[in-house]
Amino acid sequence: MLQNLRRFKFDVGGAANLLPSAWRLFRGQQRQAGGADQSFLPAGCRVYAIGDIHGRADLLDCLGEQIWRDVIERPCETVLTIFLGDYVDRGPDSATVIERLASNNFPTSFIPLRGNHEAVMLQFLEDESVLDKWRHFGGVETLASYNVEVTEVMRGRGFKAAQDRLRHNLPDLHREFLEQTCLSYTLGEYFFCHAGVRPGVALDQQQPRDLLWIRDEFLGASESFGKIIVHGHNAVPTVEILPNRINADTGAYATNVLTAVVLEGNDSWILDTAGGAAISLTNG
Ligand SMILES: [Mn+2]
Repeated sequence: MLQNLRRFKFDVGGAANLLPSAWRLFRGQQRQAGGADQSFLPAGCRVYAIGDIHGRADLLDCLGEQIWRDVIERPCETVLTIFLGDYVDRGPDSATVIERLASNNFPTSFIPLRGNHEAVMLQFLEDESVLDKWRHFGGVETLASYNVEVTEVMRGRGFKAAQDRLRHNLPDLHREFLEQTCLSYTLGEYFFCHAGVRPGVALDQQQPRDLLWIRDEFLGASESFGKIIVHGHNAVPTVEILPNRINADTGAYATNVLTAVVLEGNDSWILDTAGGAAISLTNG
């Protein structure tokens, strides 16, 4: 009897862990894509778009587990995760983040996009002088995560030695992963990229520099870009879901909040690592 009760309790606990109350689930605005029976994504397809991770392997693990539970709780025919780039720098565990992704250690299939931080890391492997700027926006933490001695680097010296060490310590699998990241991905009525797009330029004509780095010209644009741009790169307190773009970068390395914007049909909602109180979406 007691054993049954315990088992029952355990089962309830197990089931409760699979319910949305365990994390923050918020339904965003519904959109209409042209006709009433048109959808922003193909039927039976769900996308988890994950914002900037920046060396927070702990949050990546946490969000991955939430996505795994979400897929069990709400099965969907085709599930795809799109990482919006900036896996490295600033946070403490860049090497672990790259290891997870490079070894496909994630509960869904995924597309890894390139962020400007990966672009700079790849540049540094070819040109040590890049470290003079990279060390000022998170590169030191990435080097340290690959067991590169950074004392001299922090003094603005020893760039060649650091490059040699990173080349030596960076597993081939990691380098291949970084090199294979892509600049953009299109699915249905969504266009995914790291930073954004240049207004007035067709999506298939966008330049790598803009896809990786653009900020104000894109963020300030209110016109349609042809598709809804799903991006990161610009940390905001809460996910922005606007008519022409969706920003999934919630500044994880500093806020502890790593976010996945979930897209299915014409709906969008949010999974994140914050727990606790619900958030409101920014519309308009
Ligand atoms: Mn970025």
